[in-house]
Amino acid sequence: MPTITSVKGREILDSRGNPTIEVEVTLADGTTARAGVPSGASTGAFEAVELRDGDPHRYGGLGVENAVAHVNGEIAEAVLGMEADDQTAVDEKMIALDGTENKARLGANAILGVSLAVCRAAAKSSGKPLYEHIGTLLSKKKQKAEFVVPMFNILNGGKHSDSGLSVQEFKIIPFGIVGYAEQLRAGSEIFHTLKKVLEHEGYAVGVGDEGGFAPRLESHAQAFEMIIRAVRDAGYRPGEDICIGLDVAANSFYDAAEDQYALKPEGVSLSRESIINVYREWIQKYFVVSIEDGLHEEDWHGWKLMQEKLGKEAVAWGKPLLFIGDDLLVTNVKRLEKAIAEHSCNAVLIKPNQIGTVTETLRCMELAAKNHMQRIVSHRSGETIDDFIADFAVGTGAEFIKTGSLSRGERIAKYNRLLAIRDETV
Ligand code: 2PG
Ligand code: MG
Repeated sequence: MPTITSVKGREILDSRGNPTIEVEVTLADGTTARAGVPSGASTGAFEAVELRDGDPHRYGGLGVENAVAHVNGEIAEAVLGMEADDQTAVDEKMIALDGTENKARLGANAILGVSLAVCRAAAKSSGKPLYEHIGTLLSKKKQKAEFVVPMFNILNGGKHSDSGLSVQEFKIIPFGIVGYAEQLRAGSEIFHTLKKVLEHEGYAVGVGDEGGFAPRLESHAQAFEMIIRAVRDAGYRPGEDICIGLDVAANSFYDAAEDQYALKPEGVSLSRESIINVYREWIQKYFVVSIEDGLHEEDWHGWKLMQEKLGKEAVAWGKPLLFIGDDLLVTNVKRLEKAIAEHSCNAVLIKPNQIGTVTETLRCMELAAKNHMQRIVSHRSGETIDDFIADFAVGTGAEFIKTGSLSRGERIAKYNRLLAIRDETV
């Protein structure tokens, strides 16, 4: 395999118009590959550090010139001459060079940009599609033949819009529809039908950060009702063709001083037990089959309790209800080990930039698979048109992918890439 001959980072903009990093890697055989790094808004406290300049005179402090300088300086120097297909060696070299627990010195954004670009360059140079190359990086060959199932976030709340809804994401999951292209079509048709439903009721149809609608509704119940109406009007059966998944992102409305969840727009303050009861009602009434970050990231005991109390509820799709740890786990093997030991959840959200290298992301996925946990590969709310995660989801045999709604180019890029992969793999 050819060696790495050049690493070049630059500051570009993400889908929110904020700075992020793009890295271009060149190999000795002339192969070049590029990768863009995403950025979250509802970030977990235990994520690897996204290095920002903090200079108020540039991009309101969000510039990434220092991280780019690390890519072009120390990191480039360290990885030049290394074999591009030895992803583990390249990633471990960068981890050691950084020397901190959470990549705070060089920046997880700097390190991930190089890690992704090296991975893509190695695939290109070997002549393999990226998803296939990623498959070779797994320590055990993936077992499953099934294609990844998308979760479409068609209504945005929380930190992703000004809709006023505490819950960040209302996702439709086309679990009863066979074939990725048909699932994508269902998502698109329901999304456009939801637009009509909202217009008909006099609500705004502008979209939030992830391309879902962001109407100012009066309650979460109303959001569910609109979505279910859209599912039916589009000709699909809620609970059979389509179920609903939530990313509650509970950190964002948890009041630590009061130990309460301040649910808006209802304007109620709920204890952990009361919010679990609210989830029970939503599961029973609205075909909810998956709850991400239903409680805040430090409430390990609560997570266990939530599973005990709700675990038997979801009968709609004939599978166990998914309790997905995102901010709880932050794609971090140590936190995942704790969750496994404590039975905190049965599914893990996978975001490469939460941990900062391809290798560590793969290790987290492998540990989850070994423990029979469902894996949902995920975008960030701030994205680029980079479609790496589509290949990553297929290459690793992930059960699900969530990459936003059926609008906004940076979301659609991933869904479209999956169509191409699907064509190549059947
Ligand atoms: C999430 C993500 C992606 P963010 O919470 O799951 O949807 O949001 O990137 O803002 O953390
Ligand atoms: Mg989340």
